[in-house]
Amino acid sequence: MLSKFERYPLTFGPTPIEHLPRLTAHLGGDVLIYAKREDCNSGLAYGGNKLRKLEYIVPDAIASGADTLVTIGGVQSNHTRMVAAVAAKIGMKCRLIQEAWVPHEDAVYDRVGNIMLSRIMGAETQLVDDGFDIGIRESWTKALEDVKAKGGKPYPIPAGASVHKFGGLGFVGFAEEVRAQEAEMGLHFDYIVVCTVTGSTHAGMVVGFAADGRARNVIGIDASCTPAQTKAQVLEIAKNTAELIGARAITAEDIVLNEDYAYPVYGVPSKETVEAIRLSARLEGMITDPVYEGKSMQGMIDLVQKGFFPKGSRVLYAHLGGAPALNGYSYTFRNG
Ligand code: 5PA
Repeated sequence: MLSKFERYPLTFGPTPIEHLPRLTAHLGGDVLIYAKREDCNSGLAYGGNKLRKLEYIVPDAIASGADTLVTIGGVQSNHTRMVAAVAAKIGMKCRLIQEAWVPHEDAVYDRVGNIMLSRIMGAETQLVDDGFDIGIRESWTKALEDVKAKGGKPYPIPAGASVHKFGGLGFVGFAEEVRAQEAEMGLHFDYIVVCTVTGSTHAGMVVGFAADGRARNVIGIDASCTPAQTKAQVLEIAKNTAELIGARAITAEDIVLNEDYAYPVYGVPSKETVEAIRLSARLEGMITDPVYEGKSMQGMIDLVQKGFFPKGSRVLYAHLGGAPALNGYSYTFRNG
């Protein structure tokens, strides 16, 4: 489905799928849990889901003649860290807008984790006071103007690389990769669990899995806490991506977004999210974060416990990365 699009390799190749036997057993053993490790996908600054998206965006950035990648996220954004890494790798400058998306407790929140890594990689980080919003932001458009005013040539990458025309392609590739791995492994995944915020990860999966009738088996777990906006953005990106690649049209019925686990607010873990992070760490040594993957882990665990997945189902948890943000939550985990 993607052969006509240019791809700039940023990842090691197909990501491993591993069975999680102790988590499976802990949850009763009726639902078989696997993880696809997008968190281990690259040597670039700890990797994560943004790289699949950026692989299809970088050729356009290079072709545009730009010299500076300009993007936006929260202070502990994984996406901005990934764009900083890619800019370093392809020899461009990087300008990052880091908005105040999260009310935080740790005094060093804006010094450690993702933002520290971005600074080490040479990105210019600009802290902005505006709160959470996945849409197009004034701070970002101003940064684009500012780069131009200073004689640079910016290349705009929206939040999460999502509402970019090529933003959905990478996770269409994820679905194709899963199908190939299923054939090799001789099994079939009944459900895919994915954390959803800016939407292109989920949207790409929906387009990719629609090809074999599994669009609604992609269970998005909202972590934005603004689910109406997130769902609308997933649908929009999925529609555009399907049209771009000539796949079957996507409708609202194809999008499943569970809103139950994003509370209390974006970037702040609930007690249950923290418990889910501890559980997967203690049973499987698998590290998830308080903003994204801990919430989708909590959602998957709760859905298994509620009997949402029929007995004997195989569930694939897409681990999208994000662990560096844990450094900004040292108070929450001060006792483990
Ligand atoms: C992010 C996003 P989407 O934004 O494609 O829906 O992906 C959600 C998601 N897991 C899931 C991890 C680890 C993520 O980093 N992160 C954003 C960021 O700025 O880092 C785009 C919000």
